[in-house]
Amino acid sequence: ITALAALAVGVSVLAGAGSAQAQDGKKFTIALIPGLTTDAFYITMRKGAEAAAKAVGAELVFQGAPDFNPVLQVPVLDAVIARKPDAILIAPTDKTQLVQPLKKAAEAGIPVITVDTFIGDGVYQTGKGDADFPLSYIASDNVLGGRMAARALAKAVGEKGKVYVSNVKPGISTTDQREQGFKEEMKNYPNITVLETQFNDNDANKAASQLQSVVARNSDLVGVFGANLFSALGAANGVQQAGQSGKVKVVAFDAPTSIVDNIKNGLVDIAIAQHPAEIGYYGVMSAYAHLTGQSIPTAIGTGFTVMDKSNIDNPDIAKFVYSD
Ligand code: T6T
Repeated sequence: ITALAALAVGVSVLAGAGSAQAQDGKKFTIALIPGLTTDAFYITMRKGAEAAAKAVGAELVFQGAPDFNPVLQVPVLDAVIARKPDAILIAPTDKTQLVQPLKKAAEAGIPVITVDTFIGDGVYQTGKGDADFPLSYIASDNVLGGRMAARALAKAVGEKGKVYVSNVKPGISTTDQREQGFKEEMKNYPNITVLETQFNDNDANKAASQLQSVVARNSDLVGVFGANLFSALGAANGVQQAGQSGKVKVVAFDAPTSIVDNIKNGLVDIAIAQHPAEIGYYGVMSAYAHLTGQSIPTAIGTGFTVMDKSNIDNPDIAKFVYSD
């Protein structure tokens, strides 16, 4: 019995020494609310968040809606607020519609950090407007990403011809900014015409049929920019279904395995991979830093990896392919 007791004490001492949180007995619970649960981008973000949570001895709660839709996300947020986590990380699905619901979290004393997408203008802690209350915004530079997509597409089409943006819907900070950056950059290519944006509601099938309709109206279409995972996947499928492979170039934002397959088979020219695991990791680390009395940056910019046929087999590049 004595030996067993000693063993038990030894185990608890070891566990106590293992992490900072255990020393003062507080295990932080950090909630991560994605734009939607069934998206390789957010699945990969969750992995990075889990890694950080493990490192600091926090518990990560991952709770989200099945579609990218504020009407579905707000009840999830309300349920998370009711659980009183120590901090909330969220990818708000609309710049304005999530402001009031998130304010409820802040008013309940729960620190809010937005990951991937932002509310308001994404500039926080400035005293300006009613959406500056989140502590930090951790994400890709989406305007820059849109510019990178434009340059890649311009090159792929020989700097001339008609192209368009396949996008989700207006009001989402990330995809709005990608389109903005893309259009700004395309002004440097006077022989490229950017046609009207097609909005697909994050439905790849809709994006595919829109591609076919655009080709039907513009037989001289030469390129498309898919501004997120489902837009890009749908656009690529549409190019194939319309028998336009090789003729209509595709630049994809995001890098799930399906897009990588399309790079290998030549349907997609370039994919701009975000670093969602990095977003999740720094999201949790920022929350933890705040909860333990450290100050945190009001914005953290994460990286991109540009993938094409020439580098996709390189392990340093392939490690940024999203987890399904
Ligand atoms: O592109 C990502 C994300 O950055 C965007 O906010 C929404 O769509 C994705 O999740 C990809 O589906």
